[in-house]
Amino acid sequence: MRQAGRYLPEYREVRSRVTFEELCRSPELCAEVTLQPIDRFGLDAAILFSDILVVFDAIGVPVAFNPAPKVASPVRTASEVDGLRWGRAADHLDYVYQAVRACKRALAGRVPLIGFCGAPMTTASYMIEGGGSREFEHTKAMAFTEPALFGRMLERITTLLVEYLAGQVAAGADALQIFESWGAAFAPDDYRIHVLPHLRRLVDECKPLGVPIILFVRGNASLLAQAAELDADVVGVDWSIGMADAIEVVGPRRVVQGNLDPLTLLGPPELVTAKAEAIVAAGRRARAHIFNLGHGISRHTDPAMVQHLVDVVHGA
Ligand code: 1CP
Repeated sequence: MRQAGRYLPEYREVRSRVTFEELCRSPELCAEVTLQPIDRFGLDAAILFSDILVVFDAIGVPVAFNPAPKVASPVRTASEVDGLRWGRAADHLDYVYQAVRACKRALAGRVPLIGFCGAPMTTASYMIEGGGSREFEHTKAMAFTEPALFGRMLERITTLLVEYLAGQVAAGADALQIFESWGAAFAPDDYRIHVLPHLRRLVDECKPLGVPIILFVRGNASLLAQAAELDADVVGVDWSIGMADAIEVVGPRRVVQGNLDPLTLLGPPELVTAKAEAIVAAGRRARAHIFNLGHGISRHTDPAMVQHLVDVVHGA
């Protein structure tokens, strides 16, 4: 959940010298910022420094980060979809695989490394909308008016993502996390029809890679239930549902990950302690629980509060 991110002064120092794009394309710098939160806080796993949108590079869709992502030429019509560079696209992402290797070398076995990608719809939405969105109207218009085209686009993205995650595992990633950050854009029935089949294929085709798969879905309880139908090893839970309720939804035989509201870290330490301990207590009802934030960390977070949180969780 943005372990490196803009709240760390040592990350901002690196970013003052290079752009975000340069950082993502420099394996040694990726390794440096991937390890920053590990060195500072003693976290139990590292997540590769990259972004879910670097895959656009592979298919020839330029994206700028300022820092919010912007796609100047959105992809919405059949000719725009079919005109992208789909064949062996994941081969163009060698710089990410190099970054995975550099991270593994630098970690030297200290903690596992999590590779990641966006889920098919979350990834596609940035291409279709031209950047982030509130309403996802172009994405939904495409799904509702041209379901075959929308399906073809998600199918091709899914194929790319499978190859991409396989490349990360071949380079040394110990686990994979799939981010469905914007699933709640769709009503539950529409999600099941237009989106879930692709996410299912992504999970199923990544299972043979032999590493644990964490599926993070942000949205609502209905989406969480759909995510739990899939064969991911871990269901990531966002902060909008209580952990006890989330475990009711996904069942006690599931491993869960989550789910402190990241903005809790802007409150006093006693509040962070109480909230974290409550989540750890609730998580004991699951088969296993990986403590994490329930979404990305805010840039206004005091690193000392993150250290406090890590200490509370380790002591619980
Ligand atoms: O340096 C900067 O100013 C850029 C800020 C930034 C960072 C630190 C962006 C742009 N991406 C990242 C890194 C990142 N993104 C990681 C690396 C690991 C880490 O630092 O912990 C990961 C795992 C992501 C994943 C990501 N990117 C998601 C999925 C998770 C989530 O937050 O829901 C999404 C949706 C993105 C798109 C994206 N990239 C950057 C921003 C600001 C955004 C979000 C834009 C939006 O809200 O639509």
